[in-house]
Amino acid sequence: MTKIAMSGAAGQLGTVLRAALPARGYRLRSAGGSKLPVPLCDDEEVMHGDLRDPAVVDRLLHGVDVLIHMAGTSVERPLPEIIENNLRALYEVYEGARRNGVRRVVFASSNHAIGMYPVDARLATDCEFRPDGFYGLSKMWGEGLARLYWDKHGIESVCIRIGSCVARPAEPRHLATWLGHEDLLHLIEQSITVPDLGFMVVWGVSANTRSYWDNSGAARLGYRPNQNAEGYAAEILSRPDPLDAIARQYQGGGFASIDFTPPAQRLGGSDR
Ligand code: NAI
Ligand code: 15L
Repeated sequence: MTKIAMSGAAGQLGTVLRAALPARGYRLRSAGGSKLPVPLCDDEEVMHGDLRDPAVVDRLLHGVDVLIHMAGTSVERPLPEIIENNLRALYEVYEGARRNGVRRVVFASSNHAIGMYPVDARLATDCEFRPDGFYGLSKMWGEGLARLYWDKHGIESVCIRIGSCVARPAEPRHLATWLGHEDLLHLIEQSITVPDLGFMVVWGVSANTRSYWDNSGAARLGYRPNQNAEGYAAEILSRPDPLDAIARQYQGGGFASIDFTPPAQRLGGSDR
């Protein structure tokens, strides 16, 4: 039976996944950050600690086949915090994967690695990165690290550029970016089980009619999403859009308008 470890288990997505994976027959070791998670069933092993510490990483990864790496700073924060949790801790995780013979890492990347694309662009996974802040930049670095450890050390990675993973889409942007919980589970299960993936990048998005992203590459992963935010469109569009005028222009939404220099205030004052 495949032995799975999951970091960030006490976070939003970790909580959804922990509740489902053991029931689907996986042996799961779940790691919280600062607090020990309470096991959800007899088959779930729990632990906690800071992943910048190699000893914590070794406890997480000992005897593990696949790591689902959900831990990290998950929003825009000052650069030093992002460097610690999303660069330094991720480096320790991949080095730990080498030491412990972990064959695959499922890396929670983010749409914010490309968040400065305008909302009318439709993107494939080989598009250029256009991060919308230091958080998005850290995911770009994470995908690069994943690529390095496949090319140089043979550790497989699936980098999932997650859109907005919430139980129900709640705002107009989610009509494009929503990843429903059922689709999340299906995507993670495919990422665990499909053989010989090497290195790949997929969009973590449901089958949304208004999606910004072309996920045809995910066919190799056997990912067939069933959820579509469109069913919520009428209700969502009857309410005011919470995003400001800048956020509405970019795929990253509100992250794009954080610390944004308006074109008129830029050197030369041009709109590029
Ligand atoms: P979250 O913020 O709820 O959970 C992240 C967890 O990581 C926290 O519980 C925290 O304790 C842990 N953590 C942070 N730094 C750590 C460290 N140095 N050592 C050990 N644990 C540490 O995040 P959420 O929403 O569950 O997201 C999970 C992952 O998916 C994150 O990497 C996030 O960037 C990514 N993601 C999530 C999206 C979403 O819609 N929720 C969208 C795009 C990406
Ligand atoms: C993310 O990367 C964040 O972790 C999550 O909190 C949401 O903001 C999501 O992106 C999104 O873009 O909706």
